[in-house]
Amino acid sequence: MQSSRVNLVIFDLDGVLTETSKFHFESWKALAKKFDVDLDDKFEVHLKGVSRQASLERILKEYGLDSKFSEEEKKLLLVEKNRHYQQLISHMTKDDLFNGVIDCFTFLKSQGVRIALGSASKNAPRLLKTHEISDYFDYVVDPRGLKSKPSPDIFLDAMKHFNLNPSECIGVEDAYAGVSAINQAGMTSIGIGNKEELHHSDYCFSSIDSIPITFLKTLIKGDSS
Ligand code: B16
Ligand code: MG
Repeated sequence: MQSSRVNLVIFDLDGVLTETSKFHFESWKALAKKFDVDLDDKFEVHLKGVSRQASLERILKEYGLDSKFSEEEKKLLLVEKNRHYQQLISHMTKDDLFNGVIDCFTFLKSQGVRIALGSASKNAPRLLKTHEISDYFDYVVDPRGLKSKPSPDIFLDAMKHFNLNPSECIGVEDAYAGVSAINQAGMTSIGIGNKEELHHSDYCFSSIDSIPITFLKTLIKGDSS
């Protein structure tokens, strides 16, 4: 089968470009403590890539608290979680960018490949600025109004912006839900993290830094396989 040349790579942010995932979970843990829940570390995997509101719903459901809070109270909980999260990321700088990110972006640019951000996070534009990488992005998906991962909407939004087909796009994700979203969009998925956790990704690497440039080059050219 001949695959298309890749014209767009859509990156997730949290856990792919920088280590903000731990801050999301830390602020969920702190919030849960307020209603006497000790959020199990194993639950983090169910929150990665999932929107703020959907994450709260998952936590409340898991601990049998879904009927405990009114919609108004839930809104306040979301504000509180975000305030804490923003405090935790307020000291982040370009030094917090994962190794290999700039090299990877530079290589993609040299090949004429566009770069988009497909993050579920409303804090993403702020993090792009503090990490000094905004200029690398040809497009940043606005997740507001789009369905949360594992729905493919975020990835499809980027693809449609450039008027491309799924076979011309690659998605890069650290979350189970995120890889599912890329697969549902019909794009090639690169998982970043644990192969057992991200067993449904087309390719999996432990970090951006460990993706060989030769591998990327072959994938972009769309060689026959
Ligand atoms: P915010 P990603 C996701 O970002 C995080 O993985 C997830 O934990 C978080 O709940 C979600 O963003 C929403 O973030 O509260 O900042 O809008 O992994 O898709 O880059
Ligand atoms: Mg992520």
